[in-house]
Amino acid sequence: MVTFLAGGTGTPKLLWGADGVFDPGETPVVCNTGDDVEMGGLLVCPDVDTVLFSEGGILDRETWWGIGGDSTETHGAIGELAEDAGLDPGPRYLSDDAQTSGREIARWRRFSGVAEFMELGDRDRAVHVTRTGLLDEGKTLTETTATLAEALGVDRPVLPMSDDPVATIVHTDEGPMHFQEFWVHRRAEPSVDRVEYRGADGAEPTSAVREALDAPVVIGPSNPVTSIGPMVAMDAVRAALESTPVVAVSPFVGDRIFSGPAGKLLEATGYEASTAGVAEAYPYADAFVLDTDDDTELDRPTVRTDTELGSPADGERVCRAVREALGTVGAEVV
Ligand code: FO1
Ligand code: CA
Repeated sequence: MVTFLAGGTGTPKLLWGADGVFDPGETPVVCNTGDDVEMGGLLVCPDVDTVLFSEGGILDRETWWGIGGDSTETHGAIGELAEDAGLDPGPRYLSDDAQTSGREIARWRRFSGVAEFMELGDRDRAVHVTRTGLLDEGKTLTETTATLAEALGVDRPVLPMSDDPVATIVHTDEGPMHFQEFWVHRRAEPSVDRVEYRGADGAEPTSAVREALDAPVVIGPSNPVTSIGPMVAMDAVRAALESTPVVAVSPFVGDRIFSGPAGKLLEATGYEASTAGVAEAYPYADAFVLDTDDDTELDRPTVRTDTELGSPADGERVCRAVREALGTVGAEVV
């Protein structure tokens, strides 16, 4: 068994093509839930869903979120109503003074459905309705995700990092905001002071995640701050990574990033925006896979290949390098 840690783009791209190298049934993926939002009463889990949709063959591979060819009738109608009613089109947090301290944490990811600031496709929304319905019936997020995975024909175990709510809050010069507000609504423009994983202190990885982290771990080319940060903010996850072989794939080529806001967020959290910064952020990683054009010298074993990911052939090539890197740290995978 080998366990992958995934955010929303880099690692799902790596896994697209992994099946020729790693048996999917024996290759669970632990998904970040720090990006999750509740919008209009529906729980949206972008990173879990990108993995589910990718593995289920329905992902929109232009954007790497949502369902390919989806319509947006409901989203459009919500926007029209809000405009006709003269309602503020920005993200609207739901406050609830009656919440207990446990629910207080979740409040930071709760938005009104008025002026839906993320585009939820119609078929995508059906997934959120089903997920939220199952949660309301008392199922855990882990159970709910397994049910959705089965419906979508996904062979790989897809494991949310925790059943407890954690929210990535970006503290900017314009105040604190949820990661989705920073990323989708503000296009990552505000300058960042620090990043907080709200709820992580009281959150625990699930038993399925603990078990998966007994195996060698692969950290894909995900955002160290917003994808992996929320996971290792839970002490039990960090401890697990310190006691198992870990291979990380750099999301950079030297100081050039393939995509996303990782550079800005790494710098705000005290690291260089580069492969060297990623290596410093991952002290528990025992070996790295770097791009052939990346001449960073690391203090740990390194395997080089073309790390550009955009096709199953790319994923397979990088997975072969990952398997080789696992071998350099004594974690041979057959
Ligand atoms: N990203 C956008 O840039 N704009 C959107 O409107 C948007 C909607 C959306 C809806 C569902 C979903 O699962 C993901 C969505 N994303 C959207 C992607 C998401 O914001 C991030 O890319 C991930 O959270 C980062 O991993
Ligand atoms: Ca280690």
